[in-house]
Amino acid sequence: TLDVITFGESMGLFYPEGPRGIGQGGSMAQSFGGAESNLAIGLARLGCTAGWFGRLGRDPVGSGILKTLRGEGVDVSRATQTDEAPTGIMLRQTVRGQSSVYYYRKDSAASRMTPAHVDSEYITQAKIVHFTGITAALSGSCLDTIRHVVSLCKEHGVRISFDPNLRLKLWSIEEARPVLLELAASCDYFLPGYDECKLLFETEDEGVITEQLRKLPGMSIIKSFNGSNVIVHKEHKYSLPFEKVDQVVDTVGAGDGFCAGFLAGISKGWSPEEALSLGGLTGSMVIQAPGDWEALPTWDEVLQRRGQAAHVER
Ligand code: KDG
Repeated sequence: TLDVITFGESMGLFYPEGPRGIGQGGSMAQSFGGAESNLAIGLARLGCTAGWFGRLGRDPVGSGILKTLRGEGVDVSRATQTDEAPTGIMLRQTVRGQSSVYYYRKDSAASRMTPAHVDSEYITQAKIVHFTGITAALSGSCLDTIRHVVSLCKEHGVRISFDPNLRLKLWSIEEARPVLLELAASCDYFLPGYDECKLLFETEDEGVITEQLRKLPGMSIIKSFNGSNVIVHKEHKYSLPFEKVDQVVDTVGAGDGFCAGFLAGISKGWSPEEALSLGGLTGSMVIQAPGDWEALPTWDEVLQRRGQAAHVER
């Protein structure tokens, strides 16, 4: 059995190496991104067993992604490469402190995933299955795939974790809202950011948002609820202030890092409150260095940060 299985789209990521923006000459650095594979790497580094699957093109970008995931200890035995379409790409630039992403992922290999690409025996042996709203936005067949996975998990008693990861470059809030609310109502762990809650529930009112979250059957774990991370489950509400961070370098991937820490805690059998504290710590560590997943901490680094292990410099 695996602790967590996740699936979705991973893409090649290219960004200017120096201060110049895209299209202004100079060289690009390469990496990759994808909310679900970021999470799988985070879990593996924390000592959990994690699987990621999705469709990639049979191209060097796709092969490079698989190779890195394998090296990180993520099980990619159900990931596939296809000649049908290429691996998606994204470009990112940070100009005057503001970062922007440009997607080249329409009709990508990942967007052509269908329920037939899901190995049900594989899925149902996991403790937790995690997916995001990004996959729901990619195509009708990707959304069908999520719904298929949800029914498999329900049938076999596998816990479901869902991060809405609203990406307004992929769909409008009007298109996204009913789908994300449907998925929020079908999961055990709903992991939105507070800003996403405002858009989903069409209100800035904290009391109304909390009321809406209380109505959900599962537990909500909200990132960045006015300076804290918060759990809302029926009448229970628990909030934990953010970890102190010396310097924020790059906030991309913080949400995935948070989810990785939270789900790692849950997989280790901790209480949701303890898992929340690990999520807060891992999320805060991601933003102190560049990259979507590169700064995700290992379990040893977590212990060092908590003062439970010594750092030997040399
Ligand atoms: O959560 C970070 C992700 O946004 C990034 O790695 C890429 O999945 C991604 C996306 O669709 O933007």
